[in-house]
Amino acid sequence: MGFSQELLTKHHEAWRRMLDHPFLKEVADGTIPDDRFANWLRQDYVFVREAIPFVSLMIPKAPLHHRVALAKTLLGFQSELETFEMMAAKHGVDFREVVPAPTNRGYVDFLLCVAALEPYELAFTVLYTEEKAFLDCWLAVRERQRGPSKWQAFIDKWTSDAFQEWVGWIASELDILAEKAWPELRQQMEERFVDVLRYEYRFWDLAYQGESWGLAE
Ligand code: MP5
Repeated sequence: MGFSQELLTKHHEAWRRMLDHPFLKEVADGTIPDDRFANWLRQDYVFVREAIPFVSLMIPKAPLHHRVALAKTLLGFQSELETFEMMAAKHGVDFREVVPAPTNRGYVDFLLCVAALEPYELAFTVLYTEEKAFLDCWLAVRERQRGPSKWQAFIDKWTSDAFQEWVGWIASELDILAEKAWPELRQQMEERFVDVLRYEYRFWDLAYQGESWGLAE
């Protein structure tokens, strides 16, 4: 079993808990209130925007054969932002003045710290985990769906064949990196996996519950 699968097997209960988040269930059965979905849309737009410097910081540390693949994802982020903009315009969501919620702020700062300060193997584990989490979460939505959703563009984006292929590539490259890693580094890779899993769970929660700094903003 490769390292990517080993992580999922070892932490399958927490992973399952993430997939069972009520936010995802409400998206799947079409009962999600618009303002609740808008919370997610507004915050995730900021997240994707900040994913650009995260991946950019990884490129100088990356093995040569990863560099072009990572650079291509930067273009992918651009098209993702356009999907957010198109969906926001279509459904009347305004995200011009979004203050990143505490969880989002913590998450994007964490991404940037790992990419800037830690070994490439750890940043790549973070990339794997956040992409795999998204793939599995939106696949869980698609599996539970009984009819088309008004938010279908997002479901389709993160369950597409192209996205599945991309996550498959990251998983196999992570397996190779982990095979070459010494035990302490592998341990840290697992810790980063758990960090991301926690943030991913909290991110659905921030959309579901609403989250603010508690100050007039
Ligand atoms: C992703 C995302 C997927 N958009 N938002 C969160 C909170 N986690 C993961 O990343 P990408 O870069 O949009 O595929």
